[in-house]
This record gives sequence, structure tokens and C-alpha cells, in this order.
Amino acid sequence: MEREQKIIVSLLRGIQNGDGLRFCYQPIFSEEDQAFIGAEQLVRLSVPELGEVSPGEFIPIAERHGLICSLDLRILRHGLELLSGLGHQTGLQSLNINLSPLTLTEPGGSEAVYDLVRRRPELCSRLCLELTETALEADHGRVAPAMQRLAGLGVTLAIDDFGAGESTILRCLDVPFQIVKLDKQLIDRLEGRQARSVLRAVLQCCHSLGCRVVAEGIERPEQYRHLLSLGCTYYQGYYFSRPLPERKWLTNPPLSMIQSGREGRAVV
Ligand code: G
Ligand code: MN
Repeated sequence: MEREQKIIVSLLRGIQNGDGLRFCYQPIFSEEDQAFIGAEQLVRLSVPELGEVSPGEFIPIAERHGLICSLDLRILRHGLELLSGLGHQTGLQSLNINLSPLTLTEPGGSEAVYDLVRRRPELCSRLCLELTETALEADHGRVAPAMQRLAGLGVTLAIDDFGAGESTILRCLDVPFQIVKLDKQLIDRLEGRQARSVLRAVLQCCHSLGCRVVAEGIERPEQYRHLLSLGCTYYQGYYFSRPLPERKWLTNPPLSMIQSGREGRAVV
């Protein structure tokens, strides 16, 4: 094993006490409200020898070493505590927390997630769990019922990174998703006529199923304009706001009231 990986694995093994995890929040903009109505929790790993490691790097390592379930539970616990401390005054409609599909297929994993959420019924209506589209490929027979049980608690479910995986439409039908998050790779191809046609069809399909659609990874005003013309109503990306460190996000003006700097000035 490479030295870097070894360091990350040993840090992840001791993660239960929370050392090394840094939480950021990236606001989600609603066109209808002209304001941020939610945020996605994004986690960074601070490694003394390596600096800050992104989830794109450490999540696959955690998954390979059987550490993802305890990591996801630790992250979910933090998110629930934060949500509980926020109260309803902020106008925050939803806090989105990422969950690895592997966590739901590990022995005891889906039960542990379910128990954690079930104990906080007052938070369920403001909790959104994001599962990557690959969740629908991996052991679908186990993931779909686990997600249905979570939805039964009143939690919102989102398909993350939609358009980058290989799930079939049939599989999507088995899981009660209310939100579809369009992957940045799809957004990056907006300039092409074909990609635009695909996106228009995806948006129409999702809306006719009653799903909300969040376009992710918006970096430029023309991407936003294109998507507006295709009927997209929720946005996330550097153009609207970068992920903010927890303290900064919490101490900013009332969360839902932060107006985005859409005129080419990202709120940082
Ligand atoms: O898989 P998921 O969509 O949850 O990953 C979100 C990741 O994308 C985070 O690490 C976040 O920092 C990053 N991100 C969010 N918005 C943008 C953006 O506009 N551009 C780029 N390049 N990355 C982004
Ligand atoms: Mn996500």
C-alpha cells in the first residue's frame, strides 16, 4: 500500500472521535425563492502529513478498507446534531448529507442508519440523504428496500451524480426519490446541442415524475442561463457559492436569506 493511503487509512480507523474531519456546507439556490433554501454537507479530511484530502480521494479508500460504514455514521451524526441546533428559524428547508451505497449493504449498516434517523423524528422533514447513482447498481435488491424504509421515516432521498453512472430507468422506479442531482460532467457538456436535448428530456422526465432537479457544478453564468431556459429550478456550484466552512456558514446572515451573487460574483 502506498504511504499516503496508509496514512489516510490509519486516520480513518480512529475517526469515531471526530479528529481530522472538517465539515463544509455548499448552499443550494432555488430559482423560485431567489434564495438559498438548503445546503449540502461536504467533508474534508485534514491529514497532518498531507494537508486537506477531498472526499473524492478518501471515500474510495474508506470503501476499500471496510471503514465507510462507521465514517458515514459519524458524518450523519454530526449533520443531525447540527440540524437539531439550527432550529426552524433559519428557513433552511433541507440539509443534504451524502451516504455511500456500501453503507446500506454492509451487515448492520442500513439498520444503524435507520436507527440513527428514527431517533430524531423532528429532523426527518429537513433531512435529505444523497446516494450516488451507482447505489442503484450495487446490490439493488438490498439498497432499494433500505431506502424505502428511510423514505418511510419522512426523509427526502436524492440521486446524486445523475448522468455519470449506469443505472437503468427501471431501477430508479423502485426507489422513492424526490430529488435528482445532475452531475457536473453533464453540465459541462451544455454547450453541445445533443447534450442540451438530453438535459431537456431528463428535466421533463424528472418533473413529470414529481422530482425536483438540482444542477450541480455550475461555474459560469451561461451554464445557469442555459439551464434556466431548459426549465431547471435548483442550482449548486461555485457560481452561486463555494462550500463554506461550518462556522462561516452558521455565522453568515440568516441561511435562507443569503442572496447569491449570480451576477458573476460567487459568494465565498
Ligand atoms: O459527488 P458530489 O456531487 O457530492 O461532490 C461534490 C463535490 O464537488 C464537492 O467536493 C465540491 O467541493 C465540489 N464542487 C461543488 N461545486 C463545484 C463546482 O462548481 N465546480 C467544481 N469543479 N467542483 C464543485
Ligand atoms: Mn452529493
